[in-house]
Amino acid sequence: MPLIRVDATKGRSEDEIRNVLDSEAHLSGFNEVSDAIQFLVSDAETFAAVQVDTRDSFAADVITGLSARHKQLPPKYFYDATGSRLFEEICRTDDYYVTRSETALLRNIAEELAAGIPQGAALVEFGSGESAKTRLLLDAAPQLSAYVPIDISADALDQASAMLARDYPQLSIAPVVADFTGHFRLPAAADGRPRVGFFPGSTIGNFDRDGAVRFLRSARQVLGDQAALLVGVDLVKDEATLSAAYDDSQGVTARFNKNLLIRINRELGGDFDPDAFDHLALWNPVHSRMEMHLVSRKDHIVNAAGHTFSFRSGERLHTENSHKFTIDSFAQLAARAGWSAANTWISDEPRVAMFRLEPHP
Ligand code: AVJ
Repeated sequence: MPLIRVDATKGRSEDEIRNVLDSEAHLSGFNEVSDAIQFLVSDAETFAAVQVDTRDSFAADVITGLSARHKQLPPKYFYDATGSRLFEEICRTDDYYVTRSETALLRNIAEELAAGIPQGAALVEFGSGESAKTRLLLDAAPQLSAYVPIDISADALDQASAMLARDYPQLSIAPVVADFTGHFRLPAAADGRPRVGFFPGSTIGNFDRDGAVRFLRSARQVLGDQAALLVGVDLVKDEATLSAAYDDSQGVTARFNKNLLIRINRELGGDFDPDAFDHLALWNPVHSRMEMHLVSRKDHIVNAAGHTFSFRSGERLHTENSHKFTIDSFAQLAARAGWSAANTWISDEPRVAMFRLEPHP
């Protein structure tokens, strides 16, 4: 199991930071952190982030996923440096409406959202990426005193944090390199502050229903009882719009999907030929979700992570689900996790929604 730690590091030397991380790791029941630690953000005056090697779980997930009868891989592995860059490129295509619709919506409702953020609060963002949408909130809510971006991509987090530190000098920024689907603790910067969670981008759609409920429950725990959670979800719409969004005419999504194979080659000594697979995006009406697959173009054998996997011609490797909701279906899901929908905003077409969730009274 990967362990990822971060701490507020104002005025501490690199050695001191390392000591704090070591002892926190031991307190959490882990033995080894030292070798894999990487200092990501050099501005140690303000913050530092560390990452413990996640290769072991990547290898394990690849072996399990490619050995299954229905081959599959978790979408979180899309986001290496190249994958994060490709995702940002997807967001700029005409076909991928999710980011465009949500950004326009956030621009319209930023003041309203900000009005619900308490004085001195910490904004905790799950899967922050390049933090572009966050700026709309930060600009509208100067009463925020801390920002905790959580992301699995160290590179993306590193860049975004450095730029935010420059542009919002009064804000304490405490990045956490973590898989937010797993267990992690908030850094000291969030201690004793009211917390507002921010989970835009319809990333919650990547979970299956039970996974989404588990995530929302754990977010409720991490954020505490006085919290609010702002969640962006994509809404069910016509199939043509959905299909184009996940198979854009410039082929960026296809490259994003195949980059997973390139990452396996690089990090796990694989010999995938990305050209031996076709990108496939399809609408699954039963589960109300878009699916991405990589379809083998021929019978062939691939080596990766010290194992051999055979693909039949036409066999699919399932790489992502993106669930689409109605206002009601999402409110019901949130209710199962102890949240109630205090407010809902809907964008112009193609429509996405922003929810303000509050703990059940
Ligand atoms: C970042 C998970 C919200 O599911 O729409 C974009 C990722 N996949 N194009 C999504 C993605 C294909 C995206 N999320």
